[in-house]
Amino acid sequence: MAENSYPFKEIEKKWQKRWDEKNCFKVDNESNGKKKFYCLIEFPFPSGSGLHVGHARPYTAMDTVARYHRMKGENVLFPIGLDSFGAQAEQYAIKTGQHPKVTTELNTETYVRQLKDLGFSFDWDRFISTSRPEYYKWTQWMFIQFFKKGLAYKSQDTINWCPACKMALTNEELEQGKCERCGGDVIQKVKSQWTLKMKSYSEDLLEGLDHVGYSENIKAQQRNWIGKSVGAEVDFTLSNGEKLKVFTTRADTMYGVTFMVIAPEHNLTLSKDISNKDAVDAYKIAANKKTEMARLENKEKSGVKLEGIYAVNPFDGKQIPIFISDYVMMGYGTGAIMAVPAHDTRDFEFASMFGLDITRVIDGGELPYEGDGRHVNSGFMDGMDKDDAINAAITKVESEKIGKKTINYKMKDWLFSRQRYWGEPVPMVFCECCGWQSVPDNQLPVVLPDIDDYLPTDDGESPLAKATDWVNTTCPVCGKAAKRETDTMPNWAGSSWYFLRYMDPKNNDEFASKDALNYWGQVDLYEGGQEHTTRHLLYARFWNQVLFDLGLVPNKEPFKNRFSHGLILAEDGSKMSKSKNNIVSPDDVINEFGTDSLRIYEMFIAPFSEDAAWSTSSIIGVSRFLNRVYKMIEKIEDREMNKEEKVAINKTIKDVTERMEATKFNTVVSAYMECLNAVSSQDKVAKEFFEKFLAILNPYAPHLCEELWEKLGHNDMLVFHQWPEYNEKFLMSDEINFIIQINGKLRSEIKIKKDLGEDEIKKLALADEKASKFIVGDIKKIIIVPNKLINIVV
Ligand code: ANZ
Ligand code: ZN
Repeated sequence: MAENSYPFKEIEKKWQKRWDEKNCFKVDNESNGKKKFYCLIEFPFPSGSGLHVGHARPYTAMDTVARYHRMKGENVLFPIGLDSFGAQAEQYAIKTGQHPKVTTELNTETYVRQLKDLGFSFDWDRFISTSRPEYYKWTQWMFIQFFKKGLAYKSQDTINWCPACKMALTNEELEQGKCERCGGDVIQKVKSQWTLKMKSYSEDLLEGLDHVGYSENIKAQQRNWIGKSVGAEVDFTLSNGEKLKVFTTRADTMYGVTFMVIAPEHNLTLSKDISNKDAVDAYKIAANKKTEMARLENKEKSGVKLEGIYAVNPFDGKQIPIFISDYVMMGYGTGAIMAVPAHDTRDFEFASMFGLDITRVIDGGELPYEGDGRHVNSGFMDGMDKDDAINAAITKVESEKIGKKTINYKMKDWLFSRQRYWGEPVPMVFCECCGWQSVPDNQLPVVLPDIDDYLPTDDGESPLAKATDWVNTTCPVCGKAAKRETDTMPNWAGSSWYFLRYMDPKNNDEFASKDALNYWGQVDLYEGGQEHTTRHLLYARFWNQVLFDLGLVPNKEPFKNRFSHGLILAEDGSKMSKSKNNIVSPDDVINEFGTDSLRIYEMFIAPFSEDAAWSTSSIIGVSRFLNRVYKMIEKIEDREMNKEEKVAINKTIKDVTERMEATKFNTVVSAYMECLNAVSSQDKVAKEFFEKFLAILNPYAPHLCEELWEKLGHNDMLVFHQWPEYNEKFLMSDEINFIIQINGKLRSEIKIKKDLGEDEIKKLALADEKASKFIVGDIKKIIIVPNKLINIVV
């Protein structure tokens, strides 16, 4: 324990117990005249190592927000739970050789204890855990609603497969082409998987961003991920009479097309008119080994020319060669492109490598030129700028019926199958006669069978396939023998709707009642990791939009506002990680400095959205500050506030209020410190000043503040105390701080009464003892900058 510190251990335990006993943070689904406020923090997945100080940062921030809004008299929903299904929980179980069911329960205990030690004001009655049947019953039920609406289908897809983790990975789960979890190589594998039609919500997901208050950078990342491109599909006639359809955003560059490229997976590669089949097939096999990421990065262009076949440019009738190359993706547009090497870098590299023609069609800089300019060598488009030329080209394409205007999205459908044990069973049954059928409502949840052999298999089949008693069932339609789906849902399933369950977590008849959904409506403020901006946040928005379209929730957008935190790094600035053994546990910090010091330090460490390195010496400073607050009770005097106290407290209330609204948590802490400094030279402090100070400090150091509040003789708790208001009248002191400079050098500082005339200010400055020592020789002039400084030139 830090030397001479106040008895934080005793105090913190005492107040945590009391909040618990009095059920202080329990919230009802009705307002009693209060305004509702729903603040949400991303729930953690329970890994084996427990929480680290990085988690404590966003949780503390949202706890201060919740406590602040409660004090403002609002009905605050601030829930917590665990995202307990998924790869993390499962990997931990595999590593420790224990069943995931067992480790998850153990880890849950640790998380709950740690969250309580941090003094967070969660409504524990609403605690949820996504791996509990009473929760995932509704995840399964919702999946079935998706299926019935035609939004869930079985796709036969090439997927990224990590042989080490034995797991299918989405592109988002790759890091530079390697598995984000184990860093190992990823191969391509064909699998039949459940997929959600997320792509069909591209436009809705884009449009919705116009109606939410997320930060611009979060919106930009989401737009980017959805990747909308407006362009045209154009048919090129081939030498064998067939058509090759391309997608282009630059129909205006048609006269610059000197070759075509198709993806290795494109159907045209099967054409009998190709005379070099062997070379083409060899290239296809090589390309199949690469991940999409590796292909997108595409450091070196490669490809094979299709012999025996060519295309005709529909604008100028020229014959042009066709290549296959892996820089064109089958999953985007039509899987074929018209190459314009003069104005597209990838095409330029390819053309240079294969010695192909390069025709400039836009006036401007050195080739490849991707900038703007007037069109040249472009027939009817000569002289036009980009937009006019695109419009003119598309008009021609449409009127000649060789293509049409098209919109493409980069975002893909959501791969919704995992061949893993620890997840929600996909509630589907396959019948030879009736095909895929959903499990009837009255048979939900489909409980994850309790099997010992839960390890992932080498062949990529789900371990559930081994639970034959469970797999064999009957068809819900015809009653004949049928088999259950053995894939489970992905990590992101349970978190896609958990914010709805918090509204009515114990409901067994519905995922949440209409009343609860209507009452809480949107999440007012949602805080979470930057790494979830494109995955979780898009999945959850998509899921909610589908529920909205099904008439199941009242708002199309689930989150009104969203912001993100920076990471806490180790003292040396590196990432905290188990392998580096540099993780700081909140348990240790709480033991040494107390929860309130930890909380304030977490908020003070840096602007909330920025990364920050942990520093034990800085937390000592924070703990000293709280000690000073604790000691102040000895100075309390029951009298009216003096001028200084009035100014300091009114200014601090104003600053803290404004900074809380703006989620500028670190500057809130500096406001507290300044406030305390303003009265630190006084022997005695007015009780009213201290009471107000405790009230506004309460969201950050709730244990200490409650204790001192009680010591001041109050019977109520600060939890429910009203947030103090400030009075504008006292914001300005009637004294102003002036800096005194001699020949431009800072020499002293003095307080001068407001509204004094220049002569009097000069007199006071010259009379200042500290400054006068530096006045040697004659005074040439005195310059006064109003309310700021006095410069004496000698
Ligand atoms: C001709 C052209 C000329 C193009 C030019 C670009 C610049 P975004 O904006 O990302 O949608 N493309 C189309 N389908 C592709 C695929 N499956 N794989 C790889 N590239 C593909 O990009 C659209 C452009 O990317 C399209 O417009 C096409 O090249 C290429 F000066 O057509 B463009
Ligand atoms: Zn059947």
